[in-house]
Amino acid sequence: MSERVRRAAGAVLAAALLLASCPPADRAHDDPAGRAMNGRQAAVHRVEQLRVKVLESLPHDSKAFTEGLEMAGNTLYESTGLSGASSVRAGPPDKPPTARVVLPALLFGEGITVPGRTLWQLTWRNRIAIERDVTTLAELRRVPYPDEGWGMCFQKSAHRLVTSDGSARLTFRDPGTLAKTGEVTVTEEGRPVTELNELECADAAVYANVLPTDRIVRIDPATGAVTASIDASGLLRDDELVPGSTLNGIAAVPGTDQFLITGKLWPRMFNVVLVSARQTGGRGD
Ligand SMILES: [Ca+2]
Repeated sequence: MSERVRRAAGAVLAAALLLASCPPADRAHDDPAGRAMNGRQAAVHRVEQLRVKVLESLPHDSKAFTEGLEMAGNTLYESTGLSGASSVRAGPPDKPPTARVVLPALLFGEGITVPGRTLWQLTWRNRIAIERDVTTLAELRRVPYPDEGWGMCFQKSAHRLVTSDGSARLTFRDPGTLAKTGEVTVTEEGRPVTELNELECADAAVYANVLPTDRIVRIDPATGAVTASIDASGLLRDDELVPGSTLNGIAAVPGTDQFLITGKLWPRMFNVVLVSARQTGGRGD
């Protein structure tokens, strides 16, 4: 084989590998218009590198094994996990909760979201989801949920729930029944991003904590492509970390560009904005 032929064959192979690494268009099942093809383009787009800039440090229950965090209006909702220690709480973000419900000991609480006048709470492997009164948090009904429950958020513009299950998959669901309506595989520069955990729907994007790291990714749910990687490391001091401490909780503050961020067994929660990773100086640095 001549050098020219060898190089040409290598170029063809590289192109084939690039195509093979791209998410198939049919992964975005809810996107029949063909926008999923953008995933092929997005897969090779530069991923924006961001970090968190702390505006304020807030108290957080250091015993809360945080699995869900979301704001609706001025109320912060939080779900905690572990069998025998699971709960859901609600109240002002800077004060102790004004409502709190403890789950039966066998249930392991997971992601929550407030799509309207009720709150959905997932369980990890109990195969049910619980609908609750948004004010009292009292249980209204249970529905079957055969998948592992991890994170959840409500994408208002598409009127659908987005859920994670620890894999690289985001599942879209009917907000009234939790029935599956579609799914997309999350990729970063063409590679799947697994262990997607707590979620947040904000504007047209979905943010996901990546277990067990201090990283949050911003996802285009139309294609699954990661559009930004957010470094949230270094928020706690070393003496505040305990075994099991893990970043897991992101809640957009309505009407602002701010987010509340906390984690499992974290003694603090942080009000942050996202800035370029290259930006230095300013409050909170
Ligand atoms: Ca959230």
